[in-house]
Amino acid sequence: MHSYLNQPNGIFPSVCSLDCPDQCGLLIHKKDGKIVGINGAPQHPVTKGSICNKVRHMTERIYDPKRLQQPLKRIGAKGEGKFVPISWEEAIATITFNWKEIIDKHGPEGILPYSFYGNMGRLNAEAMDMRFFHRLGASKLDRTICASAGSEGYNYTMGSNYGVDPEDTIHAKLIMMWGINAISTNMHQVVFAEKARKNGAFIVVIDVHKNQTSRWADWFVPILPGTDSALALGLMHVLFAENMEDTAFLRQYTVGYEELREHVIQYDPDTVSAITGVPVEDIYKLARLYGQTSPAFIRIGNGIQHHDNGGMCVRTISCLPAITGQWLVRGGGAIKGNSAYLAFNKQALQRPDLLQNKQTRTINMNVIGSALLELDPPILSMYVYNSNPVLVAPESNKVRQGMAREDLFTVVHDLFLTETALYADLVLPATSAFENEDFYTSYWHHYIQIQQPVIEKYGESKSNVEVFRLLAKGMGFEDSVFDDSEADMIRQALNNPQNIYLEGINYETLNEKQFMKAQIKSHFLNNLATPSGKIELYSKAMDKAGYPPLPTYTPLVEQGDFPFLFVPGPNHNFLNSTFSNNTKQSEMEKPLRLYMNSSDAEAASILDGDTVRIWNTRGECELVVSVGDTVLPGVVVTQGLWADSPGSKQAVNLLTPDRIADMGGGATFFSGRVDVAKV
Ligand SMILES: Nc1nc2c(c(=O)[nH]1)N[C@H]1C(S)=C(S)[C@@H](COP(=O)(O)OP(=O)(O)OC[C@H]3O[C@@H](n4cnc5c(=O)[nH]c(N)nc54)[C@H](O)[C@@H]3O)O[C@H]1N2
Ligand SMILES: Nc1nc2c(c(=O)[nH]1)N[C@H]1C(S)=C(S)[C@@H](COP(=O)(O)OP(=O)(O)OC[C@H]3O[C@@H](n4cnc5c(=O)[nH]c(N)nc54)[C@H](O)[C@@H]3O)O[C@H]1N2
Ligand code: SF4
Ligand SMILES: [Mo]
Repeated sequence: MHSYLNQPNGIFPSVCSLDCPDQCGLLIHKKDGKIVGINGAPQHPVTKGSICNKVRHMTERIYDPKRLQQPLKRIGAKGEGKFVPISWEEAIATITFNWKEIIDKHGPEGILPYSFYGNMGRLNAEAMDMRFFHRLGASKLDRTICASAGSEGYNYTMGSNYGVDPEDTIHAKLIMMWGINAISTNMHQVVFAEKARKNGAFIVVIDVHKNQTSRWADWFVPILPGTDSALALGLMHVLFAENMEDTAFLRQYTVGYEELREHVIQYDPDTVSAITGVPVEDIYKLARLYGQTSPAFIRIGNGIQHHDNGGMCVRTISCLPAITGQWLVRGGGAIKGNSAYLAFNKQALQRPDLLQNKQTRTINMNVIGSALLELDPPILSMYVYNSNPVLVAPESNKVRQGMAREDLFTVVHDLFLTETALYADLVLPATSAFENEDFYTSYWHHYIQIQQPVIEKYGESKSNVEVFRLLAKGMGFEDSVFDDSEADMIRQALNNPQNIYLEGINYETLNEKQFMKAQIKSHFLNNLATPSGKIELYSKAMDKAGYPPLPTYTPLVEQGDFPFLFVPGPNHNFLNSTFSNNTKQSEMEKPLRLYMNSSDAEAASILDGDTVRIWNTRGECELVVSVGDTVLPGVVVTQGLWADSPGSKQAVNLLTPDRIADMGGGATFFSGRVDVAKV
């Protein structure tokens, strides 16, 4: 490893570790051994020197006085927040003592890891931890909270996570941002779109909220939540009815296009308009724009995936570029996710073989509340890292209740005493990514990057990799995989003969170059991973799995008679709940608002600026209302995962359903219903 630790002053390359598609290359400015500034790496072909505000102010988070420096042991009630410092030796000994006892009496499935992508570094996200929990035989976590419904849907159509190169989208003449708040969540896609716009591209945003991305569009198409597959089917109806399809492409690269053409006759613009709230003439206009503009690019966001029908919705939208042959046009096509280009050797990194064919149960992270409260045999210990389930998981009253169980032994490893950590028996201090060696593979652009430690570890904090090495020792695991260094693991991961695009990328070249682009030797269409090897407009696999084999609109689940659909998405200055506890970023962010249509507000005698109660059977929140035309009637929207603070009830996941989406075990954050009244 070459590290920058011995150079107290200077400017050093790094990578943004946050769960963000842009995965920026960074330059870290160091003075007297401390970070004094962070900006974008000018030489990174996607970052090009520009990064978001939240990471420009990351220094405040790294040195936030609230940051944890030592392991802590709980001395008060769960949730109360009373802790005393202990040594790492005591912490590791306490954990392994408890786990050995659980394993002896109940078996290893009593232990559940709970993690997500608080750190996207491949080693600190899912490597040594996976080896450890495989070896332990713990219950497995199905990590479904983000994009899994859409990924499964996309893969039914396209086989795997291949889309187009975002750098090519500067050539597009039509850009559709579909269910993505890109100005906040994918800023460099906006930079590329701006470049395309200078060359005449027209930008359409399809969203349930007139947010800053919608306002930036040339044309904003408001739509009712959960109805996008109907809109996509309506577009297909017009494309076929007006002969705008690319028959040659359909014949060569797809299966089932004749079936699809027949099938979409039922989705005429009148029918679709009644479902989606999009006017008939706009459906024709959008279809003709899409059918007659080339290159036409669709950026498929996460907004449409967090619904009961999210999988089918993405499956449906991802059929559109095939109908017009746009996958072969440079700058056209679509991006849902691009992780397949940089697929590394997951087996080598995570070592599922250490399970030795033991069958362990799998628990969907979206139902963690019910799992903690109801599973039999019960979860007896939870180890949380890279995640803050009390704020980010749905039905948080259940999550809190579950975590308050006296017989649950909980360990939380984080940089801060998060809302989740308040329920822990032991809290372990985590390093920031700038203190570690790691490598990164974006799920949007095509660059793989390496990160070397820039600053010393903060206090007594340790990285996820280090903690799992210690836990392995403490458990008495003698397998040599637990002695691997970070460099060893990166070498193992990069050795992936299955992925031709990684050829020539190894630890040495990566260290020398800092970032390298996937070596795209042939178009992904030549190598599709669907059962037929073609784009599957008709999918036998879906039929077999009990889904309609052709793209289909299914309505959201109706639950109770609450009048409003509630869409609580992320905000601009936080990353999920990260930064919600940092002064700088919370000050940059607008206070949390509930956006409501004027007609709904008037009917309920609610005025702009009123404080309202928002409730359903799961819980309640209180927010200030913003009345206007930014949402359609019947829809209310908020942005940001804030913690409750004294006197405010604003943790929005108190209201969200833990129902599971149609595919991939996905989350349904945006398919819940609520009532709203003035307090
Ligand atoms: N600043 C910032 N950036 C982030 C994050 C963050 O929290 N803050 N989070 C990161 C993560 S983990 C992710 S997964 C991504 C998420 O980022 P995006 O992919 O942008 O997804 P969301 O912001 O969840 O939703 C996108 C848009 O979908 C809209 N929407 C909701 N339901 C529907 C619907 O049914 N139809 C349509 N057409 N639109 C709908 C919402 O109003 C929202 O504007 O961003 C990443 N980047
Ligand atoms: N209502 C609603 N809920 C949502 C969403 C939504 O749009 N609406 N979005 C969902 C989505 S898409 C996602 S991806 C999830 C995200 O949910 P999470 O992945 O839980 O995201 P964060 O809230 O950012 O929490 C990450 C935590 O990891 C910690 N961390 C960072 N680096 C490290 C490290 O190196 N080691 C350790 N041990 N800890 C570290 C951070 O300090 C932070 O507390 O939230 C979901 N929840
Ligand atoms: S959060 Fe996203 S946009 Fe901001 S620096 Fe990180 S990767 Fe870049
Ligand atoms: Mo996410």
